[in-house]
Amino acid sequence: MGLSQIRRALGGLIAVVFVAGCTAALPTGTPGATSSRTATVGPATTPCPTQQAIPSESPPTAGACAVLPGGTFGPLTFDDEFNGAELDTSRWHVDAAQDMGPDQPWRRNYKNENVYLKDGALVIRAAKENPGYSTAAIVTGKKGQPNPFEQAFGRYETRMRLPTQPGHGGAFWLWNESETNVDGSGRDGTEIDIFERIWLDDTADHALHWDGYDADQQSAVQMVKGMGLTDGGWHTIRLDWYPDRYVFFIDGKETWHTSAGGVDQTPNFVILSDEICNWGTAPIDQATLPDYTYYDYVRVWAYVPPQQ
Ligand SMILES: [Ca+2]
Repeated sequence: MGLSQIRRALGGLIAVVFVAGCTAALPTGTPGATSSRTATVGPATTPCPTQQAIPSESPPTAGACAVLPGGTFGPLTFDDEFNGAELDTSRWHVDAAQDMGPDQPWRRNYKNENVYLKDGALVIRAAKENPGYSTAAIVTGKKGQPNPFEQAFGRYETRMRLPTQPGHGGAFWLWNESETNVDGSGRDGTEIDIFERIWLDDTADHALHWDGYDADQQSAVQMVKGMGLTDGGWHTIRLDWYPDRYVFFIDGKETWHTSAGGVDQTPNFVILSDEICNWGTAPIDQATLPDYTYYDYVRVWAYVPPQQ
């Protein structure tokens, strides 16, 4: 599908809903990689161009313009290692969501029983229903619910193992209701898709969406290839969100930097989900299910402005 269709499909992601609950088999492999809990960004070396709506088909240039001005990250403001027996529902909100229907690019049908912890990781299962299919999502906040975690700017990191079957994929993203404010800018709210992978080849995307999901919607999308995502192993996904730019990383290599939309200035919730869609490698009715997305941890650090 073309990028415009992808953007429309991604736009459907929004009507946020959340989920949780239960049991299934985790493939072999032990999550638990560690990473630094604080990080420092050095002084400017190379000014980087702003990138708007870039449908790049080329592999990213790892490391280019990775060092920019603008402060540090730390301390840790949110950390779930998923090492317990059950998901901590005092920190994550889960919902059984709507079914968007088989004619929609995103066929969202979240069910609580598709979320559980096993072997130190969060598991989100894609399951066959009778009829249809289901997946799940969890979020650190939702209007009207207690103990939300939301933050503007900062470093956001997870470590994922990716599905092996077509028609669905894992996503690590940030959002809140202000995304739908239509004013020609993403500064008052942007859906920040840190990482999505619907394909089975070595392809993923980063995406930004703002000004709602109808005619006024604007988006910027970076397709990423050649990062070794088909190896069946764990991959570290990271966003460094500064007040004036977003910088995306896969396994420590910069895959995109952009100021598209003007850069969101509002706090967002963190969402982990597995999404069913019909524009990836193949539709989900060609998948052998159940299939799984795994999240080893989620860590968030505060943004600290530079000293004056
Ligand atoms: Ca706006």
